[in-house]
Amino acid sequence: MTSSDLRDSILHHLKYSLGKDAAHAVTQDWRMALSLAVRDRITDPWFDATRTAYAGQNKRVYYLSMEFLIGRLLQDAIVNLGLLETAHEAFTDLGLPLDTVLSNEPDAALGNGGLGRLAACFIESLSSLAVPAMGYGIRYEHGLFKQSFVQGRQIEAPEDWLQQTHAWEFERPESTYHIGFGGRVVQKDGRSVWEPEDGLIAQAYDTPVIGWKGRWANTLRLWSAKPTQIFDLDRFNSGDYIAASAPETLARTISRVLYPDDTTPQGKELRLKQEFFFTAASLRDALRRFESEYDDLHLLPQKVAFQLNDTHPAIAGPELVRLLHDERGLPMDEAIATARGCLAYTNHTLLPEALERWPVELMGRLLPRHLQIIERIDAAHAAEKPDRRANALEDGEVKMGELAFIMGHKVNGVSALHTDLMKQTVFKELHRLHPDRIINQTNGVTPRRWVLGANPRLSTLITDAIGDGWVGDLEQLSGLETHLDDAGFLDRFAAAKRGNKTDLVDWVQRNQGIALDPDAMFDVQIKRIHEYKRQHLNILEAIALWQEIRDNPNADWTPRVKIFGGKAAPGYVFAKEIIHLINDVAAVLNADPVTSKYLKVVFLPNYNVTLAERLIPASDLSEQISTAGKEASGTGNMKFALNGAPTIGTLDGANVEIREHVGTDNFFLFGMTAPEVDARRELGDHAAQAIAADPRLARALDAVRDDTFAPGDPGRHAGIAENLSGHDYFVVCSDFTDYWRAQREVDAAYADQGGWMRMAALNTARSGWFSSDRSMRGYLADIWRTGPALGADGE
Ligand code: 26V
Repeated sequence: MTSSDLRDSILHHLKYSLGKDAAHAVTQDWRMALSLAVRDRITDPWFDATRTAYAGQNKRVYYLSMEFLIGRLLQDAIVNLGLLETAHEAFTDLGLPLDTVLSNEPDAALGNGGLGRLAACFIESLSSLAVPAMGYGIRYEHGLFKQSFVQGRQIEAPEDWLQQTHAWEFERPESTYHIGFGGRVVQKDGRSVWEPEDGLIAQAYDTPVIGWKGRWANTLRLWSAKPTQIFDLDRFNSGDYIAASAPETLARTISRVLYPDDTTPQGKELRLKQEFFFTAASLRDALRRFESEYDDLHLLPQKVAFQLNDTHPAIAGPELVRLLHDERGLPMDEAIATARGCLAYTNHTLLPEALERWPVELMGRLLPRHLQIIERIDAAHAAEKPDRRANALEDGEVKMGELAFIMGHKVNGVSALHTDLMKQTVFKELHRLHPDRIINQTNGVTPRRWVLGANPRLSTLITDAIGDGWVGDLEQLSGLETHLDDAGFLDRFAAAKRGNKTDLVDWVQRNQGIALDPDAMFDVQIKRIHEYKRQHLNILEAIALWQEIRDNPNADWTPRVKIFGGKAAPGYVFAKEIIHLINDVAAVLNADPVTSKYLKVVFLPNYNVTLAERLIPASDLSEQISTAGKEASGTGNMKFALNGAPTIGTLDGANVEIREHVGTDNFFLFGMTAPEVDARRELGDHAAQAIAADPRLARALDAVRDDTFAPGDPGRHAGIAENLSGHDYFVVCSDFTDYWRAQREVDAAYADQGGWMRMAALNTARSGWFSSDRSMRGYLADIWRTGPALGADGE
């Protein structure tokens, strides 16, 4: 496709699809016209992929996820189709910068964080690998809330991505399923039949996901809830207009909004309804497709794989058993075994408060038949493994992790350390009973979005050095190592980083009115705000450094900008206090005439995928400082390493594997290991001991406690100070001293720019293993037992 072909297609859509004259088109019109022109190029590979999968009778992978944090899609599609240059030229002709058009697209925030973004990377990789697959999720009307700061405090506002027309989805009014809730179970001809009392309609919306080089496209199918009945005509006619539309409002509530708390499932009825809603619709859709091709249900595990992204779709176990046994007549034991053959479960957190449990009362009221089946599943499991009891039902609750474990043929962790800890902690008993079930699949990220799309300067440099094969085969980045002794290469690497940093400096100046020095080290921590991720450790170090610079302003300080981004769950009070503290510290430090040339703190509001794409390529240092044992994997850590930002981090999650790959000299390690953390906590007064041993820490905590950062409002940050000097569950104080030491090593390393650039480039060269293509190959080999439908040559 030439740029004039693309331009013609854009103008065609502008006129005939959007009804706009070029003379009057606004940016949104151009964005829509370009999206439709690009979508046209996806449609054929998409249809071809479907036909190929049917013709080859390939096994299909269904990725069930409550969240798909897809972000913007236009640039990604253009990049994967190899049309970036063409699109630039087309818009040069049209007299509008392509970037203006691309940044008009809303960021689809249909997820909270790591788990949702991982699902999005995996779907893209499955398309790039030409694996017949489908993502199933919920078409939330409102994604994750928008964050702003008022006097340093987080304020939430509803997100409204569908306000602007959505270019990518195809509505499927014919793909609908009736989803029931409540009611009772009756016996008919010796069979249990669920007779739900309420119901609603799940309607499909399809978004094609195009893979690298446009060879293959899979579908992301998101379900939207619709009422079975638009409105109650009798009530309307009798004048009760609000009651007349009650059924519609109630039904639509199910897909109205993404739950924004990824730490503590609150046992909310609506949440369980959302889970059942999308899981039941997805299973029935997949079964319908299977039954259009095969008539023997025993073939199901050979032809269908369902991957449960955490326990959110774990009701798939009992629901599939119900579909196979109650509705299709397979004997119960066979139904359970067949379901297990199809199902596998990925665990994403070990934090006890984040593990889903539902009161039996609620489960029985909403899903009475499923509760009975869960009892049968437990009984069958106990019969099979009579020596010990490890049940889904316990103390009046349904434990979704246990249910997913028992109903999955494989259970995986998301990093080597996390998988080991799963075996030792939450699933200890079940692991003893099923020693082959738990396996590891370390996370990965898609290089198309996170390097090629987000970092064109670095990408051009890499391609100039080693050719363009790395995009589809990221381990080829190792070929960069031979270029590291070439001073010219490292200079170009430094220039790419510097260009990204100046772009960010301009953006921060325009959007926040803060001036940053592009020669300062950009030290970045971006992720959800959680105590275990320890943003408060980072800000404590900033406070201590500020105090030290003030003591000694003429020393040779390495200039730094500490950049934060991330949202706190609206109900997570302590996380919100951390945000407030960081903003208050930023205000004081940035206004300090003595220290601000060496140290600034910036908290960028409304962190999302788009902001990550802007920040990561411009970063020098990646902060991955969680309490060891708490971060299941992390995926941001991989994006930073790939983009040439060395890590300062603990031995937690995938940091461990990143350090092994990039080399211990190219990673700033600090802190206790997971077993050391547990032992330290046993001390009881560990925080007091750490504070007594480190005057720097004591002084920084004093500043948090008094009104240094809250002039006229002493006590504003006392909660954090009390927590840290008392209970300090996440052992911030006990890791502080070693964190400080590692940060000073970072300072010294950064001061030697030649050495630093070499270390940064080594991080890029040695991070190829962290591609989500590699993750997906692992799942294909060890869990789904299938592979690509096309050979490397596209046949
Ligand atoms: C839990 C809940 C609880 C109910 C309300 C909504 C909600 C939404 C999400 C979650 C799951 C949180 C778990 C999670 O996101 N884990 C992250 O998964 C990443 C991908 O594997 C991993 O890199 C991160 O380390 C891990 O924290």
